[in-house]
Amino acid sequence: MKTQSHTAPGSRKSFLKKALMAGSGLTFGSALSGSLSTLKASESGKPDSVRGGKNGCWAPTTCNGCASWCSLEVYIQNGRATKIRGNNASKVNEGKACPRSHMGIQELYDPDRLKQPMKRTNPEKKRGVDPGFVPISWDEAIDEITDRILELREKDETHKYMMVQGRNSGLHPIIYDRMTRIIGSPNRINSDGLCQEAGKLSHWYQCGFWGFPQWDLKHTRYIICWGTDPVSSTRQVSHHNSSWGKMIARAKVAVVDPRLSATAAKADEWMPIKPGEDGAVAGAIAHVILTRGLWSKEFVGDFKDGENRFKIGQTVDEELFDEKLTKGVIKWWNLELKDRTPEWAAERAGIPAEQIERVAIDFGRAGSQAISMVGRGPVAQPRGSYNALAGNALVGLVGAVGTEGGNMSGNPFFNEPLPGPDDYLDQTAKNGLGHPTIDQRGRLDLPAIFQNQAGTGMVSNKAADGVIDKDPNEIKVAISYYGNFAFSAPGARRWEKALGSIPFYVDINTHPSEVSWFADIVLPAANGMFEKNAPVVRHGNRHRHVTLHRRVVDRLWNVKSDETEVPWMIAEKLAEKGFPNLLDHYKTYRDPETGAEPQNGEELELFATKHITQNYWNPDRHRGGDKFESWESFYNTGVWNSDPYVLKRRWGNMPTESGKFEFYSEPLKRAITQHAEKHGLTTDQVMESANYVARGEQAFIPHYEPPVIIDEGNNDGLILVDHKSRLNREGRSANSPWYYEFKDVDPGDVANQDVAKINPKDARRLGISEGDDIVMSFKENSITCKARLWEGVRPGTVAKSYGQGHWAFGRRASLEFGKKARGGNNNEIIPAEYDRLTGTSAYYATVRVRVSKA
Ligand SMILES: Nc1nc2c(c(=O)[nH]1)N[C@H]1C(S)=C(S)[C@@H](COP(=O)(O)OP(=O)(O)OC[C@H]3O[C@@H](n4cnc5c(=O)[nH]c(N)nc54)[C@H](O)[C@@H]3O)O[C@H]1N2
Ligand SMILES: Nc1nc2c(c(=O)[nH]1)N[C@H]1C(S)=C(S)[C@@H](COP(=O)(O)OP(=O)(O)OC[C@H]3O[C@@H](n4cnc5c(=O)[nH]c(N)nc54)[C@H](O)[C@@H]3O)O[C@H]1N2
Ligand code: SF4
Ligand SMILES: [Mo]
Repeated sequence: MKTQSHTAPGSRKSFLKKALMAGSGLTFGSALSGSLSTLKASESGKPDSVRGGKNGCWAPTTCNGCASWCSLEVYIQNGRATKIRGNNASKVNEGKACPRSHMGIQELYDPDRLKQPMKRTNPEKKRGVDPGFVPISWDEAIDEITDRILELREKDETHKYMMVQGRNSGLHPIIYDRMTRIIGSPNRINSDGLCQEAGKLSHWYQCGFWGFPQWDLKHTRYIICWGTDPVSSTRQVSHHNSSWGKMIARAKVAVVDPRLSATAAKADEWMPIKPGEDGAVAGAIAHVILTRGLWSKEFVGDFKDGENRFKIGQTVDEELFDEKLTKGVIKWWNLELKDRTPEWAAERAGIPAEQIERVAIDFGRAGSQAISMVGRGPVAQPRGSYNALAGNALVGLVGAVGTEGGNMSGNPFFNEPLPGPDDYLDQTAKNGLGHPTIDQRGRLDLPAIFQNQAGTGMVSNKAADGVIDKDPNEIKVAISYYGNFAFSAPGARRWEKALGSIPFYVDINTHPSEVSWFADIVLPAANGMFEKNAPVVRHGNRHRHVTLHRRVVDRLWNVKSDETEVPWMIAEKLAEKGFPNLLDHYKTYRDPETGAEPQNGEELELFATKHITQNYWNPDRHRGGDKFESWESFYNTGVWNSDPYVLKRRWGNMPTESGKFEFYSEPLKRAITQHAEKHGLTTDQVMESANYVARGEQAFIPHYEPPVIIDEGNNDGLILVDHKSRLNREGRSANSPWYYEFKDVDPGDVANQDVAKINPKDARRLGISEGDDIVMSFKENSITCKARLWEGVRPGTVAKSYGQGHWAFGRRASLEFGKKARGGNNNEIIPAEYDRLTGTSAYYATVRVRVSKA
């Protein structure tokens, strides 16, 4: 059944122009300051309309619970969300929703949400010290923010402005890119560097796309999961949940993970690898595939005379091999693989050679129907780029590139870009944009490669050091939104220090968060899933979908959309004060249907959404996939689907330099060489400074890099194996009651607790028993939690789910709001380390922590 009674805003007949909720009868008292109550307004204020009616209706929208961006439906009664399910119209998640999607409603109606703008009265910015927030009006808040921005502009100091973005929607360029550039700052910092850029690097240099692949689960015969738990995490959890059961009845699954994940528990092979040794195992698998003659002759080619010369320890003459759709297989063999036997790998990885051999043979036999799914485990590590290249290279070796049952890039899509800012950049802005960025990208030890260019990648986590050290310059004004780096970034305490040192800092957030604690002004954001319009793009299941976040409920509080309404207000106020460029720019985002200029932030949001998606809903501009009659019909369906992936569409025309799948990469060589030349050094010296062992040509092929795990010289310590919970909506579900109640959905975990899973052998040695309170520490930082003795972790490691340990995120997430954390945040004991080639933060195989009874 599909009921659609939600009218499309902006359709000619139903243009919504509602008065925004005014004022809100606050009950703040200074006496309450210091407690959580200071961060919330009263629940007064009337709904701006009553929608859904008493009997209700299903309305499509898009989940913002994780980076899967599933297309969902919400049941709305009297303007309130009451239930969630998948949207059948999506060909990516096919009407399915994962378990944590339901917590979206708890997030939406969380009584601890920010309900109105607030201003700090206590200048001392420190954990545990009450900020003394008091309510202010939106106008007062925007007035102060624009004063600070204009001050920078007057002094030609716009490079001292910083924008920090966590999560986002397709409308993010409005605040993140256009606003920052028109103000005149190079400092656009987002969360990419906290995520998985090293994985993208492997797809770029080998297959020619900077992004995430998709996998054809419905036809595959073998999957190796490298440090990913696809039924709990990754980017298509709803689709994986619904397809995995049928898939494992037909295909085999091997999971490489030091921890028995939910996926490993149902897999054919669990390979509890020593953290950081993924490159060794991937190399050995490639070695076996070649020595046993299991590579794809169709894709890779063959020896001219048909005789397999891949023999242990023996180099091969390139002339003897007729390589087809790949580049560099013989170089790769000669430089790296010839000695990478399963026995060699077994010694390092601590898993049996026979198992490595068996997995390699089964994977090789599955051929073009084999998947090598490389998750964050092996790549978000120091030296992770080379693990990523090694894991993804297997896809090329068996020719499972864009094949049925194989690995593929995302389908083409046709978003219409928003107008560019160039005409609105004045000389002040241009001066500001010429400065280096605060994240120190491009320094000798931080090549930070993005696509073919060194020095252009996002080193998100380094920005904290840049701010603290005022290097390359001071940051005087900062705005952040939809992110919580003082919780989500390794070395989290540095962010407390950094944010606390910025003279004027604004956070736009749905919740009081660890970052908002340090803000001078806190702006309450509309909830991304239920209270704003915006498009998002994702792919999976051989399709791409462009799915809409929609305003489907009545806003209960005085909140605004982070990416549109807030920057619009800033633009208007800047114009009032004599700097009209931003507003003039935003006015170019016209309604593609009527040509009307936006008159307010709500219209900016709507017109931008219509603009970006016009090639889907305007039948005259249709370029493929679902075809709609009108904006209204698209809005009411909530999602556009691409045509199915055309199998083997990139065979022979891979968008790499050679048009082939590249084991050996000239563009990578050029990027590293360019970085070396900039610093007047050799590529070997760059490798050394950036902490890699590769020298010479090895740097341009997938190869083994030993892990670099930091310790304090304490061999007693355990290597931390961080992992996401099935119920993590990244770092932001910790104030939902269900997060705790159902925590035992993660193998080894316990409901209502935060546990560290320790192998009984280690526990005995450390004198720790089941249920003990324990301390985990690294250098001066420590966290506390409970011990769980469990054989699902490799001896020598300790596995702990990320997500708890909030000290300022609401009444349930913290034991004492603002002061005392509930459970422990792993990011406080993971030091800030990097895969330096890309600037990706390291989480795994990064630190050996001390574990002891509390
Ligand atoms: N230890 C460890 N750390 C990790 C990870 C891990 O696996 N382990 N994962 C990493 C990864 S992959 C990523 S991508 C990053 C993500 O890190 P972040 O981008 O920082 O994401 P969150 O921690 O979820 O913080 C989101 C913030 O936005 C607020 N919020 C929620 N909804 C909205 C909204 O609609 N609008 C606005 N304006 N605000 C909203 C929340 O209250 C919260 O403060 O975390 C990284 N951190
Ligand atoms: N449940 C849930 N799903 C999510 C999100 C969420 O917050 N919660 N966030 C989304 C986001 S932003 C992202 S980026 C994706 C990320 O999804 P994935 O790429 O799947 O990565 P993670 O979930 O971070 O999982 C890291 C895994 O690596 C394992 N690991 C640790 N050390 C090692 C090692 O040395 N080697 C190997 N092989 N494995 C190791 C951990 O046990 C864990 O299983 O998930 C998305 N989906
Ligand atoms: S997988 Fe992520 S985006 Fe999809 S329903 Fe679950 S939480 Fe939402
Ligand atoms: Mo991520």
